[in-house]
Amino acid sequence: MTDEETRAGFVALIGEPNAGKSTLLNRMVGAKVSIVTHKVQTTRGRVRGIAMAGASQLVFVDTPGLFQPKRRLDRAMVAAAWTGAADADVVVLLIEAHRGLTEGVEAILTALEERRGEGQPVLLAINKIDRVEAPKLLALTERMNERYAFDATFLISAEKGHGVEDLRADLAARVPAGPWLYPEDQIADLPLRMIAAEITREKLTLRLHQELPYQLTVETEGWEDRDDGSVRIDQVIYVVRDGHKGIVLGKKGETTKAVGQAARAELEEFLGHRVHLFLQVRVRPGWLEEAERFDAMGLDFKDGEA
Ligand SMILES: Nc1nc2c(ncn2[C@@H]2O[C@H](COP(=O)(O)OP(=O)(O)O)[C@@H](O)[C@H]2O)c(=O)[nH]1
Ligand SMILES: [Mg+2]
Repeated sequence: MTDEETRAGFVALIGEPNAGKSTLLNRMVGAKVSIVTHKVQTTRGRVRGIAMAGASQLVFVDTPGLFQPKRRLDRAMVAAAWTGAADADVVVLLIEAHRGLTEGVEAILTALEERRGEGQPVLLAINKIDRVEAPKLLALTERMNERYAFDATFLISAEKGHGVEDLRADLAARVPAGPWLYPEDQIADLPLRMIAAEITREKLTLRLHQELPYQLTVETEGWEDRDDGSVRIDQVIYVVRDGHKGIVLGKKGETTKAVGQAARAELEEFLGHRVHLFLQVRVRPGWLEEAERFDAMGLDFKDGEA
């Protein structure tokens, strides 16, 4: 295939937290490259997943949700999301069918009016259509298009897969002609260490209650490929208080053990070989204000300034 026949471009997925951006990215890629939980603000940095659609290569940029940020970390997350949108060839705004045009969506549209690049297509994807009746979808489609000049609207269920192929085909035609940006078989451009840390953070987020997941971060400190084909991965879970350490460890360390087992199983599937995973919990009261921690998440520390 020559460069004249191929197309490639960046597609930014934006929307409120929990809209289903990471779920859509994973479905497009056909593998789990971005972590998904039912809790808001699961995605922190920008995650790139690569999908092929015929002769087009689509580089999806999953972004942290757009919301009213309060903490430094939150501000850096929102900034990362807007940067992802600004750099993209096509922007896809995801909204939830059952929630409709919320205040949060309204705020995103207002910001988008200012930030939209010259000639940059913006598509609307109404997600979670499995949760509502058809007539409601029609009304919401009309209402959204009255509010904003979308280039196209898609009704999808990222989880069930409805409408996703239509969206993929449309994106494939919209990205500019040109050579592919990544090897054909690459599915993500996040370093393996970061993917490994994210998998553990997902298991922690699913297991821990309330606010705790928002106050911890996971980093891969060691990665050693062994002669027998297995890999030893050492990770640190940073928490802000002694009390949190106790909760993360659980009684006799059973919580960390369960998290480690779940993460290891997923890592083995992802990497295709045996994994020895070692988790350590470290109390670091100030990690939410440390530039190094932001770097590890792929976020810009300065973007978090108030
Ligand atoms: N019912 C339904 N749930 C969905 C759909 N897509 C995503 N979800 C769920 O919505 C929640 C948030 O999804 P996620 O992809 O993490 O959202 P993000 O914050 O926008 O990245 C998860 O619990 C998903 O399983 C869908 O099409 N239908
Ligand atoms: Mg997400």
